Formats: sequence, structure tokens, C-alpha cells
Amino acid sequence: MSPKVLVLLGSDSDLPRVQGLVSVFESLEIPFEMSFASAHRDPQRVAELAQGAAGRGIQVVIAAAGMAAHLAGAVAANTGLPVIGVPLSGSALSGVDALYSTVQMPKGMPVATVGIDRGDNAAYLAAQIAALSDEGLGRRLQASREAQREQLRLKDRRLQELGPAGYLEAGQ
Ligand code: RP5
Repeated sequence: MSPKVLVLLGSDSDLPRVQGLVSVFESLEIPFEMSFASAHRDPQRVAELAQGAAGRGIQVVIAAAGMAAHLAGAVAANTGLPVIGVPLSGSALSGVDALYSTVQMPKGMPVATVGIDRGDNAAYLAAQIAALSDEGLGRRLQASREAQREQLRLKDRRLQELGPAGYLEAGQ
């Protein structure tokens, strides 16, 4: 199956912070491509990857970067595909710098920005977009939501049985 999602990371130092994204793609069986590509250190490569994405069958681009994070905006400037930005922590400003840099795009050039270090939610959002043209993926997404709901209901039943103090004492 050809990849539907392109994931760009501003640096190899970002890789540990997007493990949640990788897990979600694996659990939903979504093929993806991942590259290191910096808007500041190699803007030409970023432009090439973004410009070529649609022609290769990519449906969504996820761009994750920290600090003065211009990667998602640079990708959006170079493709008409939906772009999801993931601001990453790790800086002296704990990712607030990356959040502001990623989310505040000018009119007409949107970046759908998820929370700081929320690569997992970027993957879910990309999956929802890809599911618009993939019924099987839509079913897997629905099953994952049902599993979350069931887990919470199980936890609630336990809370009703044990009470708050007993629940905490028993652990997860
Ligand atoms: C950003 O600068 C990267 O996305 C990374 O979060 C941060 C630091 O990069 P390195 O200096 O570790 O390569 O562009």
C-alpha cells in the first residue's frame, strides 16, 4: 500500500517526541513516510518534499518541529494538501514558542495545529482525513474510539465499586 501521510520532522532530535504518532499509525495500519527536513537548515528540501507530495498520492502532511517552528508553515506554502502542525517541546520555552510559531498562520494558508507534543492527535486527525476515501480505515478508527469508550466505562465501574480512595489504592 502506498503511503497516504508524509511526516516531516525539523530535526532528528524531534524523533523521540513523536513516538505517539508512530504508535497510532501502526495501530490503525496507516502507511506513512517520514523524513527529517528543516525549514531553516534545508528549505529547498522542504519545498521539494511538499511540492511532490500530492503527485505521489500523499493525502495529508504532518510537520513536527520545535523552537522557532516554521516547518509546517513552509510546507503549507508549498502544497495545497491539508497540513497538520505539531509544536514540540524541548526548548527553554517548553514548546510555547513552537506552538505560537506554528498556529498563527495568515489568512488563506492554514495549518491545523494540535497541542504541544501531541503527535498522536496529529496522527488521528490525519487518519480521519484519509478515512474520507477509505472505508476500511474509517471502520478501524471507529473501533479505536469504541475501545477507548469501553476502557473508560470499565474504569468507571471500578470507581463505583471501590470508591475514589480504593480506586487509587488498587492502582490502574
Ligand atoms: C527545530 O529546532 C527542530 O525541529 C528541533 O525541535 C529544534 C532543535 O533542533 P536541533 O538543534 O536539535 O537539530 O528546528
